[in-house]
Amino acid sequence: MNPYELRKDFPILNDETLCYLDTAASSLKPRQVIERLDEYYEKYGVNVHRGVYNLSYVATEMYEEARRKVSDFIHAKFDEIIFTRGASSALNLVASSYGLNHLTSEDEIIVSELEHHSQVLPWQNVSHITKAKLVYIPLDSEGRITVENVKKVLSNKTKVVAINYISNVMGYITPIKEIISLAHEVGAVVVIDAAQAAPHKTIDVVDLDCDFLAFSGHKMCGPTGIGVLFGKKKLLDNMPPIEFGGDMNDNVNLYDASWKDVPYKFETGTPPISEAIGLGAAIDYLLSIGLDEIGKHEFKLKEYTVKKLKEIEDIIIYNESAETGIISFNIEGVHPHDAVSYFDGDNICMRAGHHCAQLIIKWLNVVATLRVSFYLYNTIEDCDRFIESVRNARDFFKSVGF
Ligand code: C6P
Repeated sequence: MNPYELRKDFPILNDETLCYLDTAASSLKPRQVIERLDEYYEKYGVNVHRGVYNLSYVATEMYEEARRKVSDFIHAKFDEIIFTRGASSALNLVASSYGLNHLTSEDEIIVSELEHHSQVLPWQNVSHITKAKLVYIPLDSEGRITVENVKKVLSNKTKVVAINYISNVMGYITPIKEIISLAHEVGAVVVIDAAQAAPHKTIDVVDLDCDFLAFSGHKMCGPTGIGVLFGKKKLLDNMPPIEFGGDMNDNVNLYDASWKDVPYKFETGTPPISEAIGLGAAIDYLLSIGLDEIGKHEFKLKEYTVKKLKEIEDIIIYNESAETGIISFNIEGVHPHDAVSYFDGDNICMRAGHHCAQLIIKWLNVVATLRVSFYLYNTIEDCDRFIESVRNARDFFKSVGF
């Protein structure tokens, strides 16, 4: 994998002064994806599943071809892939459809403090409505979800385990395969938030045996406005739609209606057509490089950067042992938003705040963190520029008495 060659695929990186370290929020987009979007709009940009004319057939074929690419990408079946607006809507769909219709006050839902809000808040809502109890996995001393700690909270009451594959704040890889197997022993279904995993790591839903898995297109070189929910067919078949309208229905009568089969009963209205096609292009692009190669590259950059950061005074790193390309840290005594504005002055883009995961920020007992997240287009030179900027920021803020 040659990041210097790959950078040429990203028009935004024509600005050589740009140092983009915020892929966990959204990745940059390569020309190959942008061109596939242009092609849709320029050559066959019409609706799908509706028109009885050639252009609409072409659009439908391309849209469904994208579903095929996504299903192959995670080793699912074609009709187990539902297109959504993003990981958040995919996770909400599971909670609203499966959760609200299968859980009662006798049941328990297991989550963790390491979750993004889009995995924890939908289940809080299910808990409020159904009175099912929300149970938190105790995190270990580093803030990880461990198999041992999951065992402590799993019981015959557990009906849902909703956890992340990779944390967007700590970058830890959760041992989901073992957890899924344990959850199945007590009859629970497992919902995996793979928003930070799908862009960086091969996912095989058959091997994992997960029941539901969600991710977003825009974090993996694809367009915004498109996400994926994978669900096992037998579960999806028994879940009601949560949105009603055009194209999801079969027969409509005055007082009732019937629904199409999955996945279509969950895809109401005109779907995100160009976005799905663009996601297909993103998958082609990532597979042509190799996901595991990408993951290894990011990890190397993270290891290099952590080593250098540790040489700077007043730097606190919260996730030194992460197996991925995410670093969460602070400069002692400096508010992360002040620091990130300083970095912006050097044209370095990164995120500061609670990263839509307030529970882990509270667990860390800080107000916010700075976060660096690497991807296939980042280089050692990016790391060096960033480290230099951190050193200067630290010296500047100390000199003005922070
Ligand atoms: N995290 C971040 O900066 P959406 O916004 O629907 O595409 O993805 C939501 C989501 C779900 N789970 C995890 C683990 C995530 O990291 C995210 C998005 C971004 O960390 C934006 S808050």
